[in-house]
Amino acid sequence: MSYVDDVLAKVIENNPSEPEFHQAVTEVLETIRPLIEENEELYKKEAILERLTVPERMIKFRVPWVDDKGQVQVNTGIRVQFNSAIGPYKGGLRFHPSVNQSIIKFLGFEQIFKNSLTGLPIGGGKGGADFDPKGKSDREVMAFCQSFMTELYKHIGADRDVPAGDIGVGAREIGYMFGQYKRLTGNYEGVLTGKGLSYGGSLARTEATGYGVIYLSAELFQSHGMELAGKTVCVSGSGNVAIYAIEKAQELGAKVVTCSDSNGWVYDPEGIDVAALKEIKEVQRARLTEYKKYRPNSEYHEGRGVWQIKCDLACPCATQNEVFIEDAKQLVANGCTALVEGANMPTTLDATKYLQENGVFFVPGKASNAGGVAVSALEMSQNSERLSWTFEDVDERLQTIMVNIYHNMDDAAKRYGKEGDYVAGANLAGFEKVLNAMLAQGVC
Ligand code: NDP
Ligand code: 2IT
Repeated sequence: MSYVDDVLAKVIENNPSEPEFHQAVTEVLETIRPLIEENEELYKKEAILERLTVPERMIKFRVPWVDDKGQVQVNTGIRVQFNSAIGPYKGGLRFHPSVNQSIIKFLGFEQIFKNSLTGLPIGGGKGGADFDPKGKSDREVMAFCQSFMTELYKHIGADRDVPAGDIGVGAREIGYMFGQYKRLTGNYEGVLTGKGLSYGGSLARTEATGYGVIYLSAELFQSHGMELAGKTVCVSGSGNVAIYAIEKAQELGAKVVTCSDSNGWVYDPEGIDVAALKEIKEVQRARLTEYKKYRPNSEYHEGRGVWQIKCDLACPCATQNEVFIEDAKQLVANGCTALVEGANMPTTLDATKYLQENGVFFVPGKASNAGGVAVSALEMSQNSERLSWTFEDVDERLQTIMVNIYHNMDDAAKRYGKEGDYVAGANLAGFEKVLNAMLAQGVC
């Protein structure tokens, strides 16, 4: 058995009932194989892959809080500190009822390579809780966030581990957690990113992930002699990533015709009205059923169906495993040019393979959604120097980072004889830097 196969088998055996974690590790290890095989003896002796796939640390804790009826509720919080070879742990917190160890480990593992791809000094981490913010009052959300931080604060810090948002965690939640951290430690420091602008947040962080997805998509199209302007785009999701991907795509002259939430999806053939979407999702925190009130000519459908609509660019921006093999077949049949992931691992492994084998450019989330964490790292820099940069400055740096990610991923794929395989390119380019740092730091 090769070293890669051996470690892959061990990961599956040692982490039972963690299908998302298996999926993420399989994709990475399979594609970094050519790099490992260049010096298999050394990497095996150094147990590089075992160290890469076992988190440095994982913290699991009880989060008790009191709801509006006076009832005590208990949730489970997790923080996985996966790899600190190139910088302090960095990665979001997800609050969603589906959160479990497998999901947080897959996200933390992906974050190692994503953060490396940004070119900035940040290691990989992720966390969250099985708490559902939907339908909760602001007071309940605050009570939960304060209790969550009352345990988490022991393990994080501006030079140690810097959490941020993800599904279910936006500016409101970050604010409550920052307040509690400050109260517990007495330190006013850049311990979280995605903060409000009045207390250390960075301009353009809210927009960064979605904008970054589109900056990378534009570079992909341009590098293949095409223009994003005039193209039709299908987006799924209607949260932070989806909203700003839609906004930037339309700003660059493309037309986005879909979005979705966990209940249903919208088809708006004239192009999604971003102002209406922001009002519904960011202000009212309501469901997409409301969208028709703003746009009578649009359609609302229950269930899933975004990928049936003909498009040139598909951007899944909701959650993991939301593009299946049947969707991939439909996208190919409809003549789709590219699928650029906004969410983390939204495409299943067989759907990815089908798209790649049928000539669709496929960009994995760890490359295309890295703009969020990249601007988080820029927020850390601003906090360290106690200065705030302008929107234009941050946005320009974001564009440069996304263009560089595209070319680094493209070059790495070519260097290893896998031209056009951006999954391999992203994993190889991300891993190279982490590998060098791990080797240099000895057994740790
Ligand atoms: P939000 O909570 O702002 O929005 C999530 C969106 O996805 C909502 O529309 C939500 O619908 C939908 N969704 C979530 N879970 C499911 C599900 N199980 N089934 C169907 N729809 C679902 O999260 P973000 O926009 O921040 O995150 C979206 C994706 O992007 C995630 O994969 C996240 O990990 C990734 N990401 C986020 C970054 C960031 O900076 N925020 C950075 C990089 C990646 P509903 O409201 O009905 O639940
Ligand atoms: O998946 C991700 O990269 C994020 N949720 C953002 C992480 C961050 O630290 O900004």
